[in-house]
Amino acid sequence: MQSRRHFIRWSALSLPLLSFRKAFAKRSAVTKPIVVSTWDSGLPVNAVAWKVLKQPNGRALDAVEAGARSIEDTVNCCVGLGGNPDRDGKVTLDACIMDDKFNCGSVMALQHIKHPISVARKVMENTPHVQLVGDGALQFALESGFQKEPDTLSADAEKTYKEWLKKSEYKPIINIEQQQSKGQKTKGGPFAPNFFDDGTPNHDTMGTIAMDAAGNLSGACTTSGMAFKMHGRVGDSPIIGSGLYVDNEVGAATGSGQGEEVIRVAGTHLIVEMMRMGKSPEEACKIAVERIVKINPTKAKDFQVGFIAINKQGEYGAYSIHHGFNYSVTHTDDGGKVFMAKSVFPKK
Ligand code: SD4
Repeated sequence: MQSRRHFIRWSALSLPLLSFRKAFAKRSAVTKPIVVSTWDSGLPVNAVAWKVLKQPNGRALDAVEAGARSIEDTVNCCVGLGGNPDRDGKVTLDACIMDDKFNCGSVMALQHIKHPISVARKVMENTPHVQLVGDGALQFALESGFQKEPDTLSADAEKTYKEWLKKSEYKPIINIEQQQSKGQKTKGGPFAPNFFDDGTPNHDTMGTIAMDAAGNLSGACTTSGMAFKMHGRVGDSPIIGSGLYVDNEVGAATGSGQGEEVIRVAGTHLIVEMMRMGKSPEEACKIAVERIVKINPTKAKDFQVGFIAINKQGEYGAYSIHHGFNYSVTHTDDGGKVFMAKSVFPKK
């Protein structure tokens, strides 16, 4: 009797202890803080975000915004005002941001503003809306204190645009490695084989997702959109659930590539839902990519889409249609690493 009571008392005491141990073991396995960005050009973006994440109480939301701003600042780059124009020669920018509480903000077809990601954050924080577009977005930005920048193309964009004007062919191709011209010089990092003939990268989007030390997720996505698009065209990047999605209970996803195809499957929302059902980040990205390919396998041979995702354990993964989509991961002080995503169509 004595020993039975003893056993019951011990079991009652040890059960919570065991579950505490189990929870603790699980918690200690979480990789955080962590930041993941599209492309190898995401490495310096991650470095900026990492500085925020390393601070005591550094928030993922501030980290992804700071990262996005840093690439929007670069001159002659594929994101921000230095990016390629639309077919009328105008640079129109799209961006969105999402925090750990389903708050989100977005601007679309915004001209003259250097930091569309910060305007998107202001839409999120200072308006009852989620999306502002075109002139309305510009008006809001100016009212919020952003400076109006002149309507000039960066030197690289001007060169690329003039070259494009020679044929004016509306055939968007983003980052398909086998279409790289032979003998082109690569610049930009260990996996940067994808360039226009003049050497500028043929992708224009920076998606960044992060988890901070408190375990909260956020994401940002900023782009000049597809080069030489129709004026007014908006892709996936500023659309919540397409170019970016965050659910703090599950994970976050973003991507790059042919926006129209991503919108069709609500790509990043699909990925987060797949992770909710237990798929790893890579498996979830693969499912979204395969769904896009399944819709039109022949057409998919001609365009690229790549997704990245992280979950609440700090696990990360990616998948793309074509070989050539790479991504940057930073979760220590080592400067981060670039990985090549697996793809449906292998390297040729
Ligand atoms: C868009 N998704 O506007 C963007 C383009 C992109 O690298 O990702 N380019 O459709």
